[in-house]
Amino acid sequence: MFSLAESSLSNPSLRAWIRATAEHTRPSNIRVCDGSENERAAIERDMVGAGALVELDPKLHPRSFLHRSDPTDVARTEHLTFISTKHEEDVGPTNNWMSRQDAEKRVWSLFAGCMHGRTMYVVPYLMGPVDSPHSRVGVEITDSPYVVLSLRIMTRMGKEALARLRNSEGFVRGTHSLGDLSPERRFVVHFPDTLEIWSIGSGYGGNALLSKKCHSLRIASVQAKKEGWLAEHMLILGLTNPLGETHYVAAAFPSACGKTNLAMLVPNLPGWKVDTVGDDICWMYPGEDGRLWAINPENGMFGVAPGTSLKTNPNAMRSLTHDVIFTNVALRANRNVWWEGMSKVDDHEVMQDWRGDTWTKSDAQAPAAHPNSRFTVPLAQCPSASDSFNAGSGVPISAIIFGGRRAKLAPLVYEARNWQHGVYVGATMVSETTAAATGAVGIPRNDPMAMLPFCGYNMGDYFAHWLAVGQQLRHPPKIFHVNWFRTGNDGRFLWPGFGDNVRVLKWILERVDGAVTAREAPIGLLPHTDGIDLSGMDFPEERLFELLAVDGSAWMQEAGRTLEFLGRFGNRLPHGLLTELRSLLNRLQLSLH
Ligand code: OXD
Ligand code: MN
Repeated sequence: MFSLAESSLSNPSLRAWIRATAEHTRPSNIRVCDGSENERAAIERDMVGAGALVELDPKLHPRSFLHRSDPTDVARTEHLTFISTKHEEDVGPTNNWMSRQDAEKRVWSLFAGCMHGRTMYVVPYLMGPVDSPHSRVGVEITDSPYVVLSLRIMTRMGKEALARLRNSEGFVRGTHSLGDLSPERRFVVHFPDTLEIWSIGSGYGGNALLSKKCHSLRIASVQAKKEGWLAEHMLILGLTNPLGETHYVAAAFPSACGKTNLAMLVPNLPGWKVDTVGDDICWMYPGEDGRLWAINPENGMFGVAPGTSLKTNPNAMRSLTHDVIFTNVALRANRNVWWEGMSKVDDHEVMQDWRGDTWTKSDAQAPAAHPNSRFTVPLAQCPSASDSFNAGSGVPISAIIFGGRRAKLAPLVYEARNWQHGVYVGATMVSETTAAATGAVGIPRNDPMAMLPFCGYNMGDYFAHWLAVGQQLRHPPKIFHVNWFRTGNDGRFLWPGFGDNVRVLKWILERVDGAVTAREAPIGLLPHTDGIDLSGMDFPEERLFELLAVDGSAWMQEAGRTLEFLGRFGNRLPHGLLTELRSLLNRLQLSLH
């Protein structure tokens, strides 16, 4: 076994933890990762040799690979995800709780000897820009080389993280093993009090790349609550208008609802430009100037592949030309990748589907790419990557957008009256479920701030924390809600979305600048019908009316659903949200008479 004495690790608590983990998991050897090119090439070579990666044609996609996961292991498993705290009420009604004692019995026991015959990789990583005071270090111990290669893209991994860590004990300790990949022995458990994560039985991104949902959201949200900042499931983009003025916007959408597309949108309005700061996670801090500032703690993107094309997201497609890991997409005979919605293919072209089985479109029973298939790629490869992506101070946020996937009810866009109302709008978000998590898709569920699966503590306290942060801000961002997914009576989307979403962002920034007025509606402030710039677009005005319509009685029913949902938080629910619900009901009642 590799001797730790030989390694460059000087941090005593890191060394002690590695030793204790190795004693329990019994790997054949230990490799401390430095993030170097040589290390990456060696791991890729081994994985290709073992059949765990398929190398793509290097002329089409240099240094890029396809990975196929176990067919039972293709999405996050929320029902197997737990938060472990001393008191159950601290995780609230929306999380699964497990006591430390139970976790040791049911989960830690599964780690005994689990790395037998495998290499144990020790992966130090930094979340956030190298010189940011807000960045945090984590170390993931894993027996999955796919996780190592992915973390190398998704985080600042290796030497930079160790340099930042020095001798500090304040790092997040993630222990991950593929175990036997059996869904019966699959668990992800978080210990916010001791900054630990244990994940076993899954190699899927959201369960296995512990830097992402586990550290940067579930653990970080608890740290943020204690320390007065926000760890959110949000993209960050910079939007520059034709006068050269830039505003930064953070936006929360549930998984697989187009965050990556919006983060790197190519505007369908002349003179406008989008810069991408982040596509999934956002840490926000009240600044000394009274504004809210944001960093993207990640270094890469783990984006949903199906539906991504040169038409829907040209910047994503251009990011994917080299140094990419594709997971569960289809493979063409020329060793290129394909997924539904990428391009037209011949009905009789023979490919391998995401499981590696022969597939042709003409006799397909199921999609060639898994609906939750992904690409993993450094953000720096994106043509729209922002210069501010590495800025230690982050970027000042002018607007926060909440959005759901709703076939009916929610209009294209509306503005909250103030911060408290905005927190209510975020807390009462509802969205139809997607393939990013296991379970039925298309079912409406409450997903406050798109954080339902990711908030590491009682969401009643989380809403109170949002209200408290707002009180510290002398210049809080304005808060909006958008819905790109509203459908007409024929079931078709009313709004084209993608590059045309800039038209909605334009209105949002005009509201931020105080350049346009808005129309009062019971649910908030809406654009006047000439408020959305439809220039250059063949879009009937009646359709915009339909998109902006507010159906008072349907909203009354929604308020009933909201009351039931918020009621679940009992006395942890801050009064401010009930006040907002009451005023909404009053306004709706008045509008219906
Ligand atoms: C993701 C998710 O992978 O939200 O980003 O599921
Ligand atoms: Mn996400």
